[in-house]
Amino acid sequence: MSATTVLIADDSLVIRAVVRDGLETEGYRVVEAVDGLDAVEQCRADPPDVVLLDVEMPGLDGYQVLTELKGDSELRDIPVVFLTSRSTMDDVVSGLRGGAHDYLKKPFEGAELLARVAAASHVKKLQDELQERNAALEELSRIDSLTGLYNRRFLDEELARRHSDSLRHGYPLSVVLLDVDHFKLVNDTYGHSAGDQVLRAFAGRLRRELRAGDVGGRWGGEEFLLILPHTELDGAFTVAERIRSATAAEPVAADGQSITVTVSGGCALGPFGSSEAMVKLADARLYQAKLAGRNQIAT
Ligand code: GH3
Ligand code: MG
Ligand code: MG
Ligand code: MG
Ligand code: MG
Repeated sequence: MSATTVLIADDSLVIRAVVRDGLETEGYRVVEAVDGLDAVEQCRADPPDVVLLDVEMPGLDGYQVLTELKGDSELRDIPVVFLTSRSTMDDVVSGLRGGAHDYLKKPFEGAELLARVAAASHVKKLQDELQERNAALEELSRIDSLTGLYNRRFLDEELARRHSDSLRHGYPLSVVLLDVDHFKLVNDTYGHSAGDQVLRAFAGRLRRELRAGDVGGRWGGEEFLLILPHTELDGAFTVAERIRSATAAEPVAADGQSITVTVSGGCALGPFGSSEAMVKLADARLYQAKLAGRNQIAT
């Protein structure tokens, strides 16, 4: 893990040097800003973990710097510790009300500075962990646990986004609905766990066949949806047909058995109507492919 970075923003060279000295001894990485504007710019360029902030500085003062940081969603969680000789109760209260994490009066004791920076840095670490956990949870909430592909929830949202984007920018958008043929028979013949492995293997194939920019996921059960932006119907057919023929050609090893499945597909070209209407058309064509004998793609 990299060192905790503390930005000291103070127009006094002496204060900056004293703070740097104390913090570096404790293993912090210290960067300096010579005034308020410099502090804001440095935070934007390379966000520190903690900001030590003087109040009286030329240009932007400390309160204004704090307002800037709190107004920036990327920077608002950085704990700010005021470091100032303005030490009336009003000063302290307005600093804290403005969103400062802490307030340290000049002249300060080195040991107290270190203790307060350590507390601020601890808060920042907890915040970072929380943020990482939230990001991981959000990622998980889009993923189908059996196949590792995007799930229905994400596909619904993503298709709605692509649908309106393709309407707005006037580019073609295709969707393909793929459905494993006679999958119930696979489960009945080889068992449910073998069926699961077949679905996983098919998901792996989808992942390999899709280009960057294409989105594929599990629509439900043994059905899979492809969202293909900037793709006409013949392009969608080509992708679907490649997946279909590879699936029919390569048996899957599952539970010590070699299982060959086929898939049928329906393609729809949009944008038109709604994203739901596009899937509905793809589903109607999928049904045609099933009726026509399965193991084929209908457009
Ligand atoms: P068709 O060719 O008309 O699509 O026939 P089918 O048997 O594939 O279609 P049907 O809708 O009758 O059956 C789908 C089967 O897929 C039934 C269901 O139990 C099975 N299935 C759905 N989700 C899963 C899963 O996660 N794992 C396994 N093993 N089977 C599943
Ligand atoms: Mg000053
Ligand atoms: Mg069915
Ligand atoms: Mg099926
Ligand atoms: Mg089905």
